[in-house]
Amino acid sequence: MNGRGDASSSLSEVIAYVALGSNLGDRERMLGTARADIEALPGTRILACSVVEETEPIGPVEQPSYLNQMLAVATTLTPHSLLDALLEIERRAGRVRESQRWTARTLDCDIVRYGEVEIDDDRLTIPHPELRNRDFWQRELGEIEASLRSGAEATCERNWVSSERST
Ligand code: A4P
Ligand code: MG
Repeated sequence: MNGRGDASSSLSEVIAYVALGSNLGDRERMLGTARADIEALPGTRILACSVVEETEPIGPVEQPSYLNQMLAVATTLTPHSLLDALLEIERRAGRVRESQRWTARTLDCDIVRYGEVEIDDDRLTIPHPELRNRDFWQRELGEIEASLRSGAEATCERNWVSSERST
């Protein structure tokens, strides 16, 4: 771990849950690159990964189906620094930000939880308000919490399942 000792990080590690989503381009590769980029962030390591699920798109416009995956990470980055880092990873994945929410994207990285912290400011809402509405996030969260409890190692590469379990 490489803590930085500045305002972007704190001394202690927090477990955060990050949801990945992709429905444009080579979706599997997008998730793989995102995992590698997250693992390379300062003071951050991946502890567990859910399976990759194929889900029906939720949103106002017709768009391709998503691949979704949830990660548990241990990080010393503050919530806002983690958000900045994830936005940069999205940008590098070719994400074009539309004015309308919930449209197709190469990569989306959302912070679902950050320890027990609650935030609601102009940049960040944690826990993510959609957690209660998305069955697939709740399933993935339950899966990686169980995996953390069992002490299993992160096996992100082998976790692909093609699924139409939907939302
Ligand atoms: N922001 C606030 N809270 C958070 C948070 N906890 N994590 C702000 C990440 N970002 C957060 O995001 C807009 C702004 O939200 C960010 O700049 C940050 O300051 P965005 O990525 O530009 O917009 P968005 O993703 O379209 O909107 P939003 O509200 O983040 O939506 P979601 O929840 O990300 O939904 N269907 C399926 N099947 N699977 C999906 O993964 N995802 C979405 C996007 C829609 N439909 C989907 C899926
Ligand atoms: Mg988002």
